[in-house]
Order: sequence, then structure tokens, then C-alpha cells
Amino acid sequence: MHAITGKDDGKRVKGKVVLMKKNVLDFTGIMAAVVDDVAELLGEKVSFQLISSSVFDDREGKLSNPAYLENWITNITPIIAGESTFSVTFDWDRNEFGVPGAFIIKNFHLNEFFLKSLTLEDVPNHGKIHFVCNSWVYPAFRYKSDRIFFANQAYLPSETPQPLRKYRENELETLRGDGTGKLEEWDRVYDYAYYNDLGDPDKGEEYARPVLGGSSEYPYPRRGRTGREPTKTDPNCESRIPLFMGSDIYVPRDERFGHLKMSDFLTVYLKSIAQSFLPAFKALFDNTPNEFDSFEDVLKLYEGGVKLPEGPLLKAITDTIPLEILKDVFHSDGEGLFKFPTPQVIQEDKTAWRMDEEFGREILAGINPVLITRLQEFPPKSNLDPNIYGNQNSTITREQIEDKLDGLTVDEAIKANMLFILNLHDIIMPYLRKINTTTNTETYASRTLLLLQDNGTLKPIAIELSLPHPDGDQFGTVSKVYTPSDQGVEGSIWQLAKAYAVVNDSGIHELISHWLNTHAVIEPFVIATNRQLSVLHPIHKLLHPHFRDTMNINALGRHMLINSAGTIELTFFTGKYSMEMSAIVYKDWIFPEQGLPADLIKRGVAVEDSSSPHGIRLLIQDYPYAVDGLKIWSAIKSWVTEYCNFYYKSDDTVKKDSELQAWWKELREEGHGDKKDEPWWPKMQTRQELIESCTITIWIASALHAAVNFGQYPYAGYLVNRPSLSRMLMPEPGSPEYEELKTNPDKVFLKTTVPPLQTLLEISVLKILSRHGSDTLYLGQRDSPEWTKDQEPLLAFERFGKKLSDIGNQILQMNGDHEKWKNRLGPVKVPYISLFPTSGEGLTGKGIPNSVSI
Ligand SMILES: *[C@@H]1O[C@H](CO)[C@@H](O)[C@H](O)[C@H]1NC(C)=O
Ligand SMILES: *[C@@H]1O[C@H](CO)[C@@H](O)[C@H](O)[C@H]1NC(C)=O
Ligand SMILES: *[C@@H]1O[C@H](CO)[C@@H](O)[C@H](O)[C@H]1NC(C)=O
Ligand SMILES: CC(=O)N[C@H]1CO[C@H](CO)[C@@H](O)[C@@H]1O
Ligand SMILES: [Fe+2]
Repeated sequence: MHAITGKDDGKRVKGKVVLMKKNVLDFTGIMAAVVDDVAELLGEKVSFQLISSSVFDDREGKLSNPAYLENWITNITPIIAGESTFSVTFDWDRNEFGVPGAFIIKNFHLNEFFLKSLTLEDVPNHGKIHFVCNSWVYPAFRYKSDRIFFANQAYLPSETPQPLRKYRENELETLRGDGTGKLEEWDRVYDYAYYNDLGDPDKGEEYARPVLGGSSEYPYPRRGRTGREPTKTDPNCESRIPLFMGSDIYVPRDERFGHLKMSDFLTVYLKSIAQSFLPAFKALFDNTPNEFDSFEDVLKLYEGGVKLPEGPLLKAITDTIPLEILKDVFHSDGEGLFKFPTPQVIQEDKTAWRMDEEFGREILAGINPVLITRLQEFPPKSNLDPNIYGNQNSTITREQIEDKLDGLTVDEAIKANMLFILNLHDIIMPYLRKINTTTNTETYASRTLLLLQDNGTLKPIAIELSLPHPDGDQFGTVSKVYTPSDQGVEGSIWQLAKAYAVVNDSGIHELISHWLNTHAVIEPFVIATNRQLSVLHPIHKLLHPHFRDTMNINALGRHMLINSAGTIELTFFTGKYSMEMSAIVYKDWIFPEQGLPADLIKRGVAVEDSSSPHGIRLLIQDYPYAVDGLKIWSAIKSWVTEYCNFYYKSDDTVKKDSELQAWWKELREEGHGDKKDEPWWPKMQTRQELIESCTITIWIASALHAAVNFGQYPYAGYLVNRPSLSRMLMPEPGSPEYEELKTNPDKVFLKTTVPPLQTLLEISVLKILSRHGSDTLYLGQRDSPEWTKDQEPLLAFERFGKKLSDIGNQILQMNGDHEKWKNRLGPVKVPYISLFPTSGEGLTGKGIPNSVSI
């Protein structure tokens, strides 16, 4: 018995344990209620042993006797539903044991539970000690080494108290694993693998996909290793597990979505779409004509809804998907009617998306505002190898555009920094022949020229659509240039030209700006950080919130979205070449250029200028993504600077930090191993390099991802505005479609760009991927106020939060000043809030979560 007297006898330490019961999501997708009664954890079911940070026992810190969960404290109102607090009392004679720095926990119960924290209220001569845990603790027999948690005091490796050093090293070894075997649910191993799990060659050759990563042909960032066995057909490919078992894909246990409602549902949402809706949607279009006839037809998806036909498929949906989800995702009545929320882009005005001004604005403030570059020579040239691709330079002539330059010549407009280009030609052209001949999409490579007008808006002045030459690549392109028109057939052709340019932009957005440049490139950072930086390491503490749920969403993405015949292949013009093309683009990925200032300068839309607030001056002043982004970037950078300077007083400390050096080496040589020989990697020899590298990492995981993710439904939920594939080429005079353009241009537009089945599929997925969960943490927030013990970093973090909230206010203020900032609202009247720092739950179009988690 641990009878506690009111008086401290110096031989006992009382603690509070917060843990959460296990919720499970069963395979039919129904949220099962709580499995465990927490009272079952009482009575020697869970043991705790403190480890001294100041007194040795042999070579390691001295260990206390086991203590067990005592009474379950029910008079504390839990912060989060499901949390339970227990007391625990340790025999701890301060003279004999000194100060606790870690503890070992053993779970002798049958089930795992989620351990949140242990707090020792009053350690004699020391005071409170807090252990942030946030980890699933499985029954002890599942582990090869004891589960250990450390107090929230950060230490550089060389400053770690001697008694904790061995524990620190052992824990990292556990997390690294031994590189062999199939990894299981309870495992915590972080390891690397190639993207060899996208295809399913055992199912047939058409489902095989090349291995991405590990070759110079298809370089790629690494993903987390699962250790699943190879396929029968191809020993280099990993076998896939059945689609419905998405929640069984291995990720290190604590990388799995937490236990709260929204996050758990994600798996079910995606699974429902892949497994149940797709067949049902297909059935729907077997019964009805296979095209939308008019824009009103499309609008019905949001207004009246679509009715799925009665039958086994509908029954399968209603039987397997909980009504709560059907209602939540599809506003379904549970009887076959599905309705989508009206995307913001058509909430105020149903036709404004067609205006040239809105087309230009979305290049600066839409969902892919990261590609526009300044035109610095005319005609635009190609960087493709002329020995292979012939002449790929643009065919746009001065004569075609000079009447649109407000009286300037082309050279004068270039000199005045007024010409810009959305140049997707080089990315797409090498794939175009394959796409056109082996997928059922047909499209062009595109260049869009834009003029910056006096009032700060961009006007598209020419769109060049190019195809590979029919006689062979070496003959270059067959290109055609379209210029604006709002009259008759020419006007309809111009609308189509814009749509083709958007099709290109949509594919590049999803595969490059979104998947590759945020989701995929960040995963190696998650893995390397967990393998090489101890939880005690200050840089681990800095970066960890920015990795939350990333491995899990990426694993789900590989399982259900970017896999062969998955949603992305079905809905984007790139078809089965989607991921392969992103590997080609990764060849040009340069880590230091992912930081916003460097990116803007590289694209020529900003120049260095020490007199400007962020050290650079924008050449398009009203560029909402860049204006808000630079503020966020600077806030992150000051925060990271203050934090790093607290722990690293000199460059020498950076050089001599053994974990930091091992981390950076592994990140370059393993995680981004196909880029290990690139000269541009920061060498991690100075504080400056550390600060810049951490700032870029946090920027990618938070703001960059938010800027390209949460506007997806608001803008592309009305797929007519952001079509992602095209099924036929531009109508030529004399063709039946050209005649139809004269009488029914909208029908031709829809036939060209928006197939109903894929549309339903895509907007369902976009809706899911654009929403925030109820437990999302935004930039400037942490899950525990006691994430570190160090006061100065805590104060700096508070300043960071304050700065972000000021930035939010500035964003709202600028959005209100329509006269001055014409690109923030635009004809569609959707304010630019993609980089507004916080958000509530749901489809808000704003908010910067800490991490790539959806
Ligand atoms: C494309 O344009 C560049 C720059 O004007 C020129 O150097 C190059 O020779 C052109 N390429 C071909 C194949 O004509
Ligand atoms: C968009 O890009 C794809 C592939 O990268 C290309 O095949 C397609 O032709 C492009 N579409 C347009 C309209 O430019
Ligand atoms: C910006 O200026 C152009 C050219 O004068 C004009 O056509 C356009 O309507 C203006 N846009 C706004 C939002 O005022
Ligand atoms: C414009 C173009 O290149 N179209 C070609 C696309 O592929 C089909 C099938 O090979 C050809 O017939 C088209 O000429
Ligand atoms: Fe995302």
C-alpha cells in the first residue's frame, strides 16, 4: 500500500498519468465504442519505473521500484473526451536517487492504450517534472526493448546527463530497427523504401508501374518501409494489400492518425470512395447518357443532388458506410441521393469563373499560385534537349501580341517587368505522345502569356498549345497560338484554349505542386528525424509537430489515390504516367529553392532588395500568395532563429552535434538518396545553415502545403473551373464540333473537359482532402503547453503565435480593401485566405495546419 501522508517524507514522489482508452475502427468502418474499461488497468496491470538523471547504477541511471496505476481520478474534467487520469506513487528517496529524467512503462494488460503524459507534481528539492508521451503503449511482450519516455527537458547530445546517455542511444537504435522483416502494427520502426508499391503487376501487365526511387531514370524521395513481401511477378515490387484493408498498412504506430473522430474517418472516407462509390457511379452512368449537356446539369450536383439507381450497389454503399459519413460527405439522405456543397468559386456568381480576369487572378491566388514566372526573353524558349525533341521554342510572334500590350512593344514590356508566363510546356511535352496514344485523354502542352496591367491584375494575352510533331520528336512541335476573343466561335475557342491550359495546370498542381513538392519530399525528413534525432534533441522538438500524420496520409495516398488505376490516374490527363512524370520533375527539385524568397527570385517574380521588409521586392505587387507567404515565411524564420540560437551558441556547436550531423547525412544520403551528390545541399556546418534548413522544412510542411491543398474543393469542386483532363483536341474549322461550337459552345466545352463519372469521383475526393479535422493543430499551436521545459523558447513561441495572429488580421484587412488589392477577391468574390493561419473544422478554404496531414 502506498498510503500517502500529507507530509513529505522525502521518500515518495506522487505523479499523475493521463492516458486514453482504445477506440477501434472496425473493418466495416463503424466507429466501435470504447473497448476498454479503464478500471481494468488498475491492479498491477501497468507499471512505471523512474530513471535517475543524476545517479548511476552501473552505467545507466538508477531505476526505482515499479509503481502501478492507483486510483482513477474521476473528479478532473478531461480536456479531451476519453482521457482518464490516474495517480501513481513512486518510492523515491532523493538522497539515493537524485532527480528523475525518464521512466520505463510496462503494459501487462491485453490491449494497447494511448499514453499522453506523466507529471511528477513535486520532486523533492526540484519541483515539477513533466513527461510528454503521446504514444501508443502495447502489451509489454510486443516489444524487444522497454518503452521509455524522457522528461521534457531538451539536451544536445553532448549535454545529456551521463545516466541518460545509454537510454538515449538505445531508444534511437530501437526506432531505427534492423532493416529486416515485415513490420507489424505495434512496431515503431522508421526505415526507408522505394516507391515500388504503386503497381500491382500480379493483377496484369496494365497494372504494373515502374519503381520510383533508386535509379537515375526515375529518382524519387523515399517512403516509409513496411517490409511487405515482393510480388510474384516482379521481385522488385512490393505486394499490395486488399483495398479495404487500408487501415492495416504499416506505419510506425505513433504516426497513425490519433484517435479522434475526424482523423479516423479519413480512412473510411477514402475507402468508401475507392471501394463503393466508384462502382456505383459507374452504374449510374450506365443508365444515363454519358455526358453533361449543360452547365445547369453540372450545377445540379450541388443544388438538387444526384440520385444513384436502386440496386445492389446502392445497397452495398448504405450497408457498409455509416450513415453519419454518408451525411457528412455526401449530404446523403441515406436513400441514394447525393449532394455536394456548393464550391466557393460559384457561390457568389455562377459565371464569373469564365472571365479572363479571373483566369489571371487564379494564377496568383488560386490553388496553384506557385508556378508563374516572369518572361525575360522573347519568344519563350524551351530547355528540352534539341537533339531529342527538335525545336521546342515557342512559336508566339510579336505581331500576335503587340496590339495587346497597352501601346508597348514586346521588348519594352519585358523591360518594364510586365510580361509573365505560365509555362508548362517543358514538363508535359516529353509525355505528350505517350499520353495521347496510350491513355484515353488527349491534350496539349501549353504556354500562357500574361500582361501585368496598371491596376495590378493579370490579363492573358496568348495561349500556345503544342503537340509533338506527327513525323517524330526530332521535328519539334506542331503549335497553335490563341488570343483573347469574346465574340462568336472565336470566343468559344478562346474559352477552350484557357481550359486546355487549366487542364495542364491541374495535373501539374496535383502531381507536382501538391503531391511531390509537399507530401513526398517531406516524408524522408520525418523518417530521418525519428531515426537520428532523439526526442531529447531540441531540433526533434522543433520539427516534430510538422510531421504529424504525414507518413499515414502518404501511405493511404499510395494505397488508394496514386496507385495504378487509382483515383488520380482515373481523373487526371496524365493517366498511368502520373507518378512517373512526377519522378521526372523531381530531377529538378532543389531543396534550398523550396524556401519562398528563393523560389520567388528564381521565378523572376521578385528581386532582392535590402530596403524591402523581407529583403525582396515583388514585381507583381498584388500577388496574394507571395504577399501573405512572405509574412508567414518571415514569422517562421524568426521563430526558428530564436529557437536555434538558444541551443546553439556558435557554429562549432552545430558542427559537433553528433546526432544533428548523422541526421543531415542520412537525410541526404538515404531519404533523398537519389540527390545525394547534389552540390546545393546545405553542409550543416553553421547556425545559418541549420536555421535555413529548418525554416524550409517547416515552410514546406505547413504553409506551402496549405496554399496548394485547402483551396482544392473551393476552386476545383466546380470541376468546370478546373478541369483535370481533356478528351479531345481543339475543334478545327470544318469539323462537326466546330459547327456545334457555333450553336452550343457549352456542350462542346463539357464534352471536351468534364466527363461525369470522373467528375463525381474527383470532387468526392477533393472534398475529403480539402477539409480540416476537429483535432487539427495550426501553425503556432502545439499539442501540449509543456512541450519543452525551456522558458526562452516558450516565450519565443508565444511571440510567434502573436505574429501569426497579426498576419491573419492583415490578411483580412487587405481582403477588405478591394480598390487597392484587386487580385484578393476577384470577379468570383472568393477572398484569398489560403494562408490565413487558423481555421475551424470542415471545408473552410483557410488555415495552415502544422503538418501535411491530409
Ligand atoms: C531556341 O531559342 C534559343 C534562344 O533564342 C536559341 O538559342 C536556340 O537555338 C533555339 N532552339 C532551336 C532548336 O532553334
Ligand atoms: C498538360 O500537361 C500534360 C502532361 O504534362 C500534357 O500532356 C497536356 O498536354 C497538357 N495539357 C495542356 C492543355 O496543356
Ligand atoms: C484593370 O485594368 C484593365 C485595363 O484597363 C481593365 O480592363 C480591368 O477592368 C481593370 N480591372 C479591375 C479589377 O479594375
Ligand atoms: C494530335 C495527335 O497527335 N493525335 C494523335 C494522337 O494519337 C492517335 C493515336 O495514335 C493518333 O491517331 C492521333 O493522330
Ligand atoms: Fe495534401
